[in-house]
Amino acid sequence: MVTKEEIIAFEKEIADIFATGVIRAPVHLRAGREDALINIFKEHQIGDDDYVFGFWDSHELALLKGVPREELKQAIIDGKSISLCFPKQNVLCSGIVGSLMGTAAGTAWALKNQGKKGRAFLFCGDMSAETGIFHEAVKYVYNFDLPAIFIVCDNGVSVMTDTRATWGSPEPWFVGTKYESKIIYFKYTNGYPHSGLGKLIKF
Ligand SMILES: Cc1ncc(C[n+]2csc(CCOP(=O)(O)OP(=O)(O)O)c2C)c(N)n1
Repeated sequence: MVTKEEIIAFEKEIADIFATGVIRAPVHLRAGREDALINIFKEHQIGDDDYVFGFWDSHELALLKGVPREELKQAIIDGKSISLCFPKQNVLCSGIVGSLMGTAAGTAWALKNQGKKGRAFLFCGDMSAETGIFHEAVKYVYNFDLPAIFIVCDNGVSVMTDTRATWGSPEPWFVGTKYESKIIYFKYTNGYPHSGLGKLIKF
């Protein structure tokens, strides 16, 4: 499996490439959650049969799921950073908040009812976890005991908006509910801005 150092170096390399202006599309870099993600992949033994769903910030997920480094790098350079899809490795991502949560639940439904190996792992942010569709998807996989886990990576903000202040609650909605059995939750501080490098890049 890819190491923490390799993940950090990859994001740094993408940051440097992005700064040159050759990537004519958004790039969302992340730092500070490498240990948490590696632990989740290790503890749950996320492997070839499993599906990983992510959003605009999925470089680390693709690397951890086994997408070759150079293939991933080329996809990002080609402008696909916010919607990385690698069917061979079962990595499917979207730049749309709330999308793919139903897809993850449906994938888990199909895996279970077709008697196939594999599970669905969906990684999202703290604000995404407050959406109605997140609640519906988690409720569905909980009620039907589907092989899906939703991982909430909490950096405290939605772009620059304080998630907890927005919802008037010090904790995510699911804390203390039965749905926690289908959710993994951790906090981190992102070492990069939400998107890009925090400065204007000229093409
Ligand atoms: C439907 C939709 N609305 C708005 C956006 C713009 N947008 C992109 S990321 C994001 C913030 C989401 O916050 P969170 O889920 O906490 O993600 P993170 O901070 O981890 O990136 C927003 C509003 C979008 N991509 N899709």
